[in-house]
Amino acid sequence: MSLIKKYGIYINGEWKENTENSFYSINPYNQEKWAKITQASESDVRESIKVANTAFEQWKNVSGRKRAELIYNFAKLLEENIERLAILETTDNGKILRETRNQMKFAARNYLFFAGYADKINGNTIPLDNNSLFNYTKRIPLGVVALITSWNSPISILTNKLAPALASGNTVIIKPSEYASVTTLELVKLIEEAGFPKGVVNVITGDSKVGKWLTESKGINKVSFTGGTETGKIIAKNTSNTLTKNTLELGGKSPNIVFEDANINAAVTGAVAGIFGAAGQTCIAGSRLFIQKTIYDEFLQKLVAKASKIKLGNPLKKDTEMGPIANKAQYKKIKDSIINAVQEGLNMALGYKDFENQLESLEETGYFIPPTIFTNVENKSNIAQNEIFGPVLSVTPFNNVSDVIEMANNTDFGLAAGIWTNDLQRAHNLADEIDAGTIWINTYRSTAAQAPFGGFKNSGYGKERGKEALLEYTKIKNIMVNLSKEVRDPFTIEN
Ligand code: TXE
Repeated sequence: MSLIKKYGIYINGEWKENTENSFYSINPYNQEKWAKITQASESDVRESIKVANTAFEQWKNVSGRKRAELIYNFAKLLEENIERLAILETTDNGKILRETRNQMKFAARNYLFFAGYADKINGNTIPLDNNSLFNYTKRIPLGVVALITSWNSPISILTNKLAPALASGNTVIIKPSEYASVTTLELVKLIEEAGFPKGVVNVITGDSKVGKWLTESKGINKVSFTGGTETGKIIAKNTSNTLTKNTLELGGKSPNIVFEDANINAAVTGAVAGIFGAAGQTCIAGSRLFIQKTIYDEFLQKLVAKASKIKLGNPLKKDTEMGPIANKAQYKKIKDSIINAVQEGLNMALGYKDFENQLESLEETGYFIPPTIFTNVENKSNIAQNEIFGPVLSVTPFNNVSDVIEMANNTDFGLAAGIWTNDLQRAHNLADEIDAGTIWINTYRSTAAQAPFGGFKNSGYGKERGKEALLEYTKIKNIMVNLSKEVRDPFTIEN
């Protein structure tokens, strides 16, 4: 009997497997095919849109209190399944278990946060010039929302979208990445167990074609997407015909800036965690490290010493600090970026120069790339400008504040930035000057359910998490009532 797990698509509370048209999920640690996923067809996509629209007609009338209860039930089930889901996610994308476990905990926390909002979504009463006109607004759900996610943090990314979408009364169609679909499919089993009505949450799996069919269709009121910048731009184009709203959470090339007065040990830890956590496969990776010249050599020495001790290995093992790259395509992309940087003559302080030979010496079989550090990198170089989405850091010295602001902002991206200093004025002034959606001061990669997240420029638009996320999944209706019995000319402006 095959040990490979098999998954169908999930529409209207029914599982539909297609054994003819399916693909495998590969464990990036041992390259084993470990799960078989259904490739949805165009008619499956159409069916999911029809079902989600039908379900919305009932779901939109369900009270906020009831929605809150269902999301709460689900959050509790998720809490009970943290370990199981974390192991599945680590098997699917190679991220170390400690991190996937934390992400599951954080996801459960986020569902609880939005459960608390589900019965507190209100409009306003707005006083007008004319007292006999009563004006109020209602904040109502959008309808059917398509949630398209990537492979690097499937549940965490999905939660940023699904929790506010459900709290505010939308129905959803989820399209996870073809590289890591399993945890999303397991998650909907918990959605069902929590008691959500059929058709409120649907999942269709498959490659980019499925995403394309979904985003080009009528009957979708919003697309919320996390993935590469180029795909984000295609989605913006493909949804323009139907004027569908988008939230786009895209790539980054975030600066992490260390001043001479910073707590050096804390900043070294922040710099290492910022780029080598999740093997650098996070949109918020602090991939450009700027160090003030006066401490450059000392800092670099400590940084390289710490990064060189990172233990690569089986992501399911307790003492592993960095797992393999999540999939072959990404592995190749990172490897090529490193080889190109070496060929361009960049100075490598840590990493593989002779990639192929040194890779063979690794005991592990997975798609491993060790922590890689390039020093004295010019900010305009390819390695500092292009998102690599891997454990590759470029380090650049700077002289003063204006110097570093210029370089930090000189990028197409605007997702996040880190500032390490003990000078309060400088920290706040710099936070104002840097053009990015998230600024961390004396910390990096910290997240909270309450804090809005989302980028500027080529990092996308729209906010996830926090109260602001609810605004993304609702629309405002204005209602004006004449309270007077008198016949009035609507065009009269009264002072
Ligand atoms: O992402 P894609 P990929 C970056 C990273 C990486 C690059 C490509 O640099 O190397 O993107 O990664 C679906 N219409 N990030 O190929 O292609 C696709 O099926 C609708 C940054 O994995 O953007 C998947 O479900 N959907 C990032 C999802 O979009 C489409 C996270 C993401 O796939 C589609 C991951 C289309 N035309 C990668 N084409 C971040 N911001 O964190 C693809 N998809």
